[in-house]
Amino acid sequence: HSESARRVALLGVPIEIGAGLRGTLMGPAALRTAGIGRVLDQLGFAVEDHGDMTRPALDGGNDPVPANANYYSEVRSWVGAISARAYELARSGAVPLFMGGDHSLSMGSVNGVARYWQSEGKPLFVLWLDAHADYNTPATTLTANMHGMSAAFLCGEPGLDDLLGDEPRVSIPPSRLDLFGIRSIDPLEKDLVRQRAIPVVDMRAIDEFGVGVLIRRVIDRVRAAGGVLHLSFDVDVLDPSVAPGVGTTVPGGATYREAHLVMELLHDSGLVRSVDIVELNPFLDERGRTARVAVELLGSLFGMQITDRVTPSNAVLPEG
Ligand code: 5AB
Ligand code: MN
Ligand code: MN
Ligand code: MN
Repeated sequence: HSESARRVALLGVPIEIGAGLRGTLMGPAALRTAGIGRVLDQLGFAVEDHGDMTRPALDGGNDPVPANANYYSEVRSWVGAISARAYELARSGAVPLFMGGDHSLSMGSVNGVARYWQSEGKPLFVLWLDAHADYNTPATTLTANMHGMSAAFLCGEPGLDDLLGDEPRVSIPPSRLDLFGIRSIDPLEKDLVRQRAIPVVDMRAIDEFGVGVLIRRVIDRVRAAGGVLHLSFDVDVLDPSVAPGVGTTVPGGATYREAHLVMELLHDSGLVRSVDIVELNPFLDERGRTARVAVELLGSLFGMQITDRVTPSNAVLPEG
């Protein structure tokens, strides 16, 4: 690892209006309580906590707002600000870790880091770990919730054109997006994903071939292109029995070990330069379980080894 790769920049993005249920605004606090800073620190990283972004003021514009995009103006005020912060953090040389917040935040975080890597002349690939494709547009959505539109927006699909305000828009070619862990796509959304020929690894493929083979395929493609990788980790990719604290659970998700293996292989690749952790809803969680699992998985992403687990019954207690 280079010197700069040993620095991680935490940024809380407490946005919740992109989702249908309230509560993801508590995500950054829950991740801190579950020890995200401590875990990264113990792995030897210099951790800079940039705190939480504050809810930006609505810019009060009278521009027409697209139909079928709930809270468009509110999301718009966040996304431009997030993109600007993401660009600066990527430019600082640290690995930015965007702690959500609902998945609409990625429209800003990925755009900002993409803008930085474009200026460096490196192709940016995006790995979207999610139960959902998030490839809706206002023309295909059944819910109008904008957290289901982020991947489509990032690939340049039309319909939310003014979402970044003054921030330059940097689109990701659909061939550089990998949807992974998928098991719920809406009918018109599925048509669009097929038309754009987006690589999709669904849960059936994971059952059949295993996450190891399939994630290596993603990694090899990034490496062959001389690229870098952004990981957008939607906690609902995990099976609800492992991660109940999300608003959009779908049965049949990744197991505990499948998810850790993905993270371990991504760590070994050395290609991940920025990360979103999104959709954790502490209001729906059970005694912090989901927050703890999320932090543990981020630990594996940053180098925690499976062989370094403790056996609780053998833990040595201090005397007295
Ligand atoms: B998430 C759904 N496709 O568009 C929609 O959690 C769900 O960021 C989107 O992946 C889920 O509302 C968005 C039904
Ligand atoms: Mn999802
Ligand atoms: Mn998502
Ligand atoms: Mn969700």
